[in-house]
Amino acid sequence: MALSKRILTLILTFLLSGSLLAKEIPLVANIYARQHMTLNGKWNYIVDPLENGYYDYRLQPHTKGGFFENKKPKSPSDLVEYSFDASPVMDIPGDWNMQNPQLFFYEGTVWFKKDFQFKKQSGTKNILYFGAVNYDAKVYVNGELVGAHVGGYTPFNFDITDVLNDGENFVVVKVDNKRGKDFVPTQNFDWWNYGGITRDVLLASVPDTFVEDYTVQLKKGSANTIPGWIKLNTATAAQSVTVEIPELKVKQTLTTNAEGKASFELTANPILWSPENPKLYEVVITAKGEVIKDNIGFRNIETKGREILLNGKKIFLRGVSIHEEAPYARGRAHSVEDATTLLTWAKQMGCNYVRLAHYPHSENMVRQAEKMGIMVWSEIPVYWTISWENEATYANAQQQLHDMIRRDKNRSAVIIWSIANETPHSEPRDRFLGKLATYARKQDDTRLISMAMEVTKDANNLNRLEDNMNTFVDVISFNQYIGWYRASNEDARKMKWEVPYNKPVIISEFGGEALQGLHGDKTAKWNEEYQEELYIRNLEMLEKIDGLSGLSPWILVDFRSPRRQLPNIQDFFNRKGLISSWGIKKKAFFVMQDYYNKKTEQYK
Ligand code: GCB
Repeated sequence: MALSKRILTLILTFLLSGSLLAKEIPLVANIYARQHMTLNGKWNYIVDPLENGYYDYRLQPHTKGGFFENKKPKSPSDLVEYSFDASPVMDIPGDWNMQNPQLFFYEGTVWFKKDFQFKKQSGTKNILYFGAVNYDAKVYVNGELVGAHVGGYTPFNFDITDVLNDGENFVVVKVDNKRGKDFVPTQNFDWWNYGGITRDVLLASVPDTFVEDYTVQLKKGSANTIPGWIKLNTATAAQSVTVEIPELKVKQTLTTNAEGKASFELTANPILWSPENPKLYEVVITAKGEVIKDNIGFRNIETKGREILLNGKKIFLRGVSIHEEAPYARGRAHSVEDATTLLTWAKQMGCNYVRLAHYPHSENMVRQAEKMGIMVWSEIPVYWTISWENEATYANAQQQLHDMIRRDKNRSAVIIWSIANETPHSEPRDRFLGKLATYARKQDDTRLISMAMEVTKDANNLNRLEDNMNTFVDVISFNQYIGWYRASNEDARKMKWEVPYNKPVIISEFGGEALQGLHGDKTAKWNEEYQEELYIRNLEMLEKIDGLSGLSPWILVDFRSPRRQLPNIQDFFNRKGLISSWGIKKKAFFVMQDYYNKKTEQYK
């Protein structure tokens, strides 16, 4: 009896653990270019702090009677203690913190439900896609679990063909944003833990055999060879697929191999993508019953000694760090409009580059940056004190890295994959990050790899960078806060820097806080004048670093963080923005603008 109960529990665990569910399928490339309907809009929601809709009164997961059933009483004598239909609605995509004042600080479970009509078609597969759900998602269609996902900033999808009805359907998502020591990010981080379904939800229809993924990028070191591959979702051999770039007048018809994959190498002379001319070409991939169009740029990014070269030319990364916060303090950003506003501000400052901190931002952001001619550093949330020795934590980090690269590998704007931020040195950390860096390079050897490191201070105002990870990265990047957390603005003049590696250097963060509109003495913290002085002194100091190839000051806009508690100044905002949370530029913004204008001239 005891044994059969254990077996039953094992089967149940198996069924409930998302990664083992057959409906979870590899991420479908460029889902927006497939035939789809949107499931964005109003979703009913139920706040469930005790996870009552998931566990029974013995704290065992419900097999029957959970909220995922979306039950409705059939007669007045039926007992059903919840009702999605009678519950309030919120906008999806959107975080719950900004849509219900009672949920501002809430971290826990919220259930969401959406009804939709669907007309089934034979010979097609139906893919339910989520751009991102923070943090832990369990997804049910018509009462059946179709899969689960952890990690708040990467997309995932399920093949829901056999649970869809012809006619009325509903999807229920259990979202849990509780923080955890072994999660990625860990318990402690300096941004708002916005909960919810924070990016687009789509239902796409593709042929039974469809193009699951493809890559089309310029060959490293070449200006006219465009290699790539197209991969079907099944190991279907001898299927004909084509790749075409009409404007370049190149087209190849290929035949898939036994793995359902076809590789190609096109020869063409594209105008190379650059911030000055962000040229994108329409690329058309055709397979049986499918035409997929993408806009792709071609460029080369590499390093030589202490220089970064874009298309063979030395560049300076005139950057700024950005959190995925909607302008004007509207919560988690997700739309093209949000991306355009943020990136326009960066451009006004003179940027040709942004550091998208500290997790993969929405696809809208990356695609918009690409259109606007802005290079991108893209990062996974391996931040501060990760559980370095926990294998599940590593697997989670690697999965997020995998999914970030898989989604954006055809985006020429992305030039750097970052694997971590400000991680404390130790042997387990080196092993963890070493493995991650090696994995990143195996996934994509055309881009640069980096991570935001920290400096070690030495006697006599010497700041020395020492990090065992130096051999794994292409670019040495580090955060430093002279004038804010350490030393005074005046002290910046005395600082000496030593980066003993023959690689380009990026200062991935520097800065200090100021409340926009607060004016006064330049030696008093929180004034705009203090922040302005900090930027002046820091720029003078950083200019002296050998191999300095870019900057991404912290940060473009003030952002919400529960760590920032000073009343009347911070009020739960990190005020290091060069622009206030209400969209007004601070004095330091113009210091950066002047500096970048000079850099533009210098690197013409
Ligand atoms: C850092 C972190 C960043 C913080 C920032 C700060 O070094 O990388 O996430 O928000 O400092 O303001 O302290």
